[in-house]
Amino acid sequence: MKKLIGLASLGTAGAAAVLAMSLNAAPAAAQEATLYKNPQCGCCESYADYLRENGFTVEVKPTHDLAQISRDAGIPDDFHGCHTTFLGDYVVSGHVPIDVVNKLLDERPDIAGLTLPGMPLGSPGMGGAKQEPFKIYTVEKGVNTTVYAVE
Ligand SMILES: [Cu+2]
Repeated sequence: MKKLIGLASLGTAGAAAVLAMSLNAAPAAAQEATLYKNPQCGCCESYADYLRENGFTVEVKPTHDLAQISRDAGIPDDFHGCHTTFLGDYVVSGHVPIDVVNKLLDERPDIAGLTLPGMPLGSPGMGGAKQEPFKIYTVEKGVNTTVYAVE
């Protein structure tokens, strides 16, 4: 109710502007990504390009603190991907295929994010031939990971 009163007090033009802004804001927020990687990592750059090809705006931040950043995001040490990306409210670690990223952003589960540990051959940005199905795990602070998707 408060929201409605607030909009009304802005007048019609103001309310229309607020509405237009909020319509634009939702997709834009979901499309922006920040990817942390070790300075030498090349496959991480390829994954950044993969996200860009799929409509994301990606800022790549080289860092020597990747393990700590991943840990702080709630990813257990054995489950770290080779880079860690923040998208909206979520963390996505490693070479997670885009349809799984989009599933996360669509379903908006109450978790911290997802991780595809290591650097599986054939995953987006890695190249090579896929050796086995990719297991993408949930990230939840203080909770054990579970399989979110198998690709
Ligand atoms: Cu990689």
